[in-house]
Amino acid sequence: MDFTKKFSLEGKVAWVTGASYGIGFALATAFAEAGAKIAFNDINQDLVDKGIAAYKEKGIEARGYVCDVTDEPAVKETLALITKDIGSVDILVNNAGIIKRTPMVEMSAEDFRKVIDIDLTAPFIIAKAVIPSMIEKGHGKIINICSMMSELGRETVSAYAAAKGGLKMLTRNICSEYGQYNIQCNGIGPGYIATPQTAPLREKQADGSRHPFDNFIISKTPAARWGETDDLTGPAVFLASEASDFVNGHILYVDGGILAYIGKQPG
Ligand code: NAP
Ligand code: GCO
Repeated sequence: MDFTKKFSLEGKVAWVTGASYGIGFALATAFAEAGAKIAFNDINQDLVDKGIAAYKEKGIEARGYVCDVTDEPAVKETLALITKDIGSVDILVNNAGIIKRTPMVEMSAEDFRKVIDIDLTAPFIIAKAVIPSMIEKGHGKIINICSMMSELGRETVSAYAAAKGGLKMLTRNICSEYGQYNIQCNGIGPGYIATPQTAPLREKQADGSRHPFDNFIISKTPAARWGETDDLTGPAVFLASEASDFVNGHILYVDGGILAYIGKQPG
């Protein structure tokens, strides 16, 4: 038996949100290389156009749509367009997300709500939109992009940690409620990955030295390095493929060992 078939996404339709660049782009690219047809959305036409061009450079004919993931009517319209253009969605990756780094007592309720809206409510809205057609087809894969902050807190990221902790439990609840329809809903919890979202934490200091947070993450990661988006692609293809058909409600941490490690001892 050709065991690699278990990891094939041949003939599948994948929708990756917020995937013009960053983690979403890397996952969608890997899905395409595994045989999937790709749909992605981003917040404006300029980003979508840049994304389409970037996929084309990799030989991938991705379909791009302008859609704010918090806008339920726009999400439903985008899903209808994807279904018409390339077929009903077999694999959904809720990747779009933001972070606001502000001490909690200084954070406005408006900013808190914005992070919750994009990082938690939007995955709910999009999963709710795609599940009925997955039930009809008798299968589906939903992958929610969680975080170290689904398990840990740190200064200034209260809204993000609340959202990603909630996303872990939303993942488990979708598994609980829809696993009977052969829908697997799992999460990927990336460690600290070098993308635009974490660029401020890696900025070189005026004297050319590493950012203190950069040194901190290196000391907290057994792999002693930041993750690259490519580190996430194998786990994502696994969770998107039939190889994971009996894996459900699981958050797969791809973190170089951070969650297992107390941190490098001094001296
Ligand atoms: P990123 O570089 O900031 O990319 C996020 C993408 O989501 C961007 O294209 C962004 O568009 C889009 N987006 C934001 N709000 C949106 C909305 N309302 N509607 C549609 N698209 C929207 O982030 P990343 O580092 O690739 O992270 C991707 C996901 O992984 C996020 O959920 C993040 O929380 C999670 N994550 C990241 C790390 C890490 O270390 N990088 C680790 C763990 C988890 P704009 O360009 O307009 O913002
Ligand atoms: C931060 C970082 C993290 C990463 C990621 C870690 O400010 O601590 O942005 O939150 O984005 O979520 O898993």
